[in-house]
Parts: sequence; C-alpha cells; structure tokens
Amino acid sequence: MDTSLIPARVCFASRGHARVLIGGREWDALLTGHLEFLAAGPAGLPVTGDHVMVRPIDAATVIIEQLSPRRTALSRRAAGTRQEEQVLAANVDLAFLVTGLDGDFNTRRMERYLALAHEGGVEPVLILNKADACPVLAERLAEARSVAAGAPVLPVSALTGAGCEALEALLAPGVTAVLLGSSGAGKSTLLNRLIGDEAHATGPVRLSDSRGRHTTSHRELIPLANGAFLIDSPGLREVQLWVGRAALSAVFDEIAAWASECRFADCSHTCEPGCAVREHASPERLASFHKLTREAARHEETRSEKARWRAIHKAQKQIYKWRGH
Ligand SMILES: Nc1nc2c(ncn2[C@@H]2O[C@H](COP(=O)(O)OP(=O)(O)OP(=O)(O)O)[C@@H](O)[C@H]2O)c(=O)[nH]1
Ligand SMILES: [Mg+2]
Ligand SMILES: [Zn+2]
Repeated sequence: MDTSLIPARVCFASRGHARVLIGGREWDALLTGHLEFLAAGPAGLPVTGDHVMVRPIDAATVIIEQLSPRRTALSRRAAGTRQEEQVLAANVDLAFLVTGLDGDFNTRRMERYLALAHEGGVEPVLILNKADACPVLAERLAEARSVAAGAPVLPVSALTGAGCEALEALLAPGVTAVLLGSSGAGKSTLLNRLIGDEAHATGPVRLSDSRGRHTTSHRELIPLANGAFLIDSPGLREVQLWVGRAALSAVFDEIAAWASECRFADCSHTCEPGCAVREHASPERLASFHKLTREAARHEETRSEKARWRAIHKAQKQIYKWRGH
C-alpha cells in the first residue's frame, strides 16, 4: 500500500476536473491517466460523493490516484439515446426525492425516482415541498403515500421552514443525503434552509407550468455543521431507469404481494385468468408497472451485453500491459 496517499471525498466532479474534501478543506483535484484508462466508461470515473485516495502535488492541488468501491450509487440512464449509465451520486444513505406541491406534482415520476433509489441501495424519502402554497395538501399526501411503498412522505415548506425539522432529524452525523427532483422543485431553497444560510443560488419557476430555470448547474457535496453531508443537484429533465426488474418489486410492493396469489406462477398480469394483480391493483399503478417493467427488461439486456464487452476490453488491456504499451 502506498502510504503517501491520503483519503478524500469528492465534492464536485465534471469532465477532467474535480474538487475533493480533506477534513474540512477543499482542494482542486486532477485525475491520473491511469485511472481514466482503467475506468470502464464514464461510470468508472469519480463522481460527487466518491471516496478516493489522493496525492497532494502543491498547496492547493491533489491528484486522484484511486477510486474506492462505492457502498451505494444512484444511477440513471444518461440523457439522450445512449445506453449508458450516469452515476448521479455515490456513497449516499438517503435520497431526498423532492416534488413541488404545484404543477410539478406527479406520482408516476415519484415511482421512477423510487426505483433508482431501491436499485442503488439508497433509502428513499419523498419530500413534498411548497406545502405553504398547496390548498389540497391532504389529498396530495394520500396520493404520494399510495405510491411510496413504505418510504416516508414528508410535507415541508422550504420557504417558511415548516416540516423541515423532520429532515434535520434524518441528517445525523456521518449521514449523506442527496436532493433529487425537477428544476424548480425547491432543492436549493431546502438546502439553504438546512445549512442555515443563503449561499446557494435559487431561481423562480414559471407560473404557467411550475417549471424551474435550471438554476443549479452541477452536483455539489456540502458538509453540514453537525458532520452530515448534503448533495444539491441540478433538476433532472428526465428520469430514465437504470434498474433491473428486482428494484420494481420494491417500488410496486402491493403488486409483488398480490402476484403470489395469481393462478399461474409466471403470470404476466396482462391477460391470464385468475390474475390477482389485475383484480386488486389500481389500473394506473398496473399500467405504470408494465411500462417500467418493459424499460427494466431492456436495461437488463443491455447490461448483460455491456458486461460481455467489458470482459473483452479488460482482457485486451491486460494484453497491452504485458506487451508493455
Ligand atoms: N411557495 C414556495 N416556494 C418555494 C418553496 N421552496 C422553493 N420555492 C421557490 O421555488 C423556486 C425554485 O426554487 P429552487 O430552490 O431554485 O429550485 P431547485 O429545485 O433548486 O431548481 P434547480 O436548481 O433549477 O434544479 C424559487 O423561486 C423558490 O423561492 C416553498 O417551500 N414554497
Ligand atoms: Mg437548485
Ligand atoms: Zn397476475
């Protein structure tokens, strides 16, 4: 083991440039070519939240030499048509899934976020923000609870601070939480409320459709005074799944439970007689389950295809190494 290396945590990462925290101090960080060479695609490069081993090269700069295995990771399929994983944040304990209680409110989108959290081994918390401006709060709460699959549903107002003590209680020392949600949902306002200052820019939403203006432009890990960490992130335009079908059983837990009562063990819950799922599940939930299952099945195919290519590339790299390239 190289004893000159120091453990650090990535607090910001973009192409070729990163910043890391060592103790309470922030350093600029460069990547070694070796690390880039070893990475199997962008998902193998450091992202916000990663633990790394670094070597200081001057008073303000370190080189990232090693990437530690991720305890948890929140990933989606990269935007656009590429079949590629985008790791949104690593080594997080809690996913604060923020929805605005305005035009942003959408239970189908919540299911997608929940699936990402379950797949990544991250505990989801559904946060319903802007409770101060919602005349139908009880109704919205019930709707969110009906898709939460047991995850906590917390109504808050980042603006007035109402309900925020429940979030503070979750942020115990050492815990890392990431704020995820659409642009304009109020993630940065919530972050400012939780860190107790106005350091992070927030922006207004269009009244016509409650959409935000993508005020936050990068993911950033912020240490809180009590030793917890909070990651703010830019609003996601689309939440494409990067999950297998197993994660969906956790999200659609009532469907998974009824499935055991279907007449056929391999019931697809589409046309079979004696289907307990079709009998009991709400039609919207079932339609959503089928849609996400198709996406997850496509993902499983890509994943096994990619794994095959990764194995081939790895073998090739090994050969180059032997030849001294
Ligand atoms: N009424 C009300 N408005 C809020 C609340 N929280 C945030 N807002 C407003 O919603 C708008 C968007 O807030 P931001 O915190 O910038 O949203 P964001 O999720 O960080 O957006 P991006 O950085 O673009 O992803 C701002 O005008 C906030 O003042 C709230 O609890 N109640
Ligand atoms: Mg923001
Ligand atoms: Zn069935």
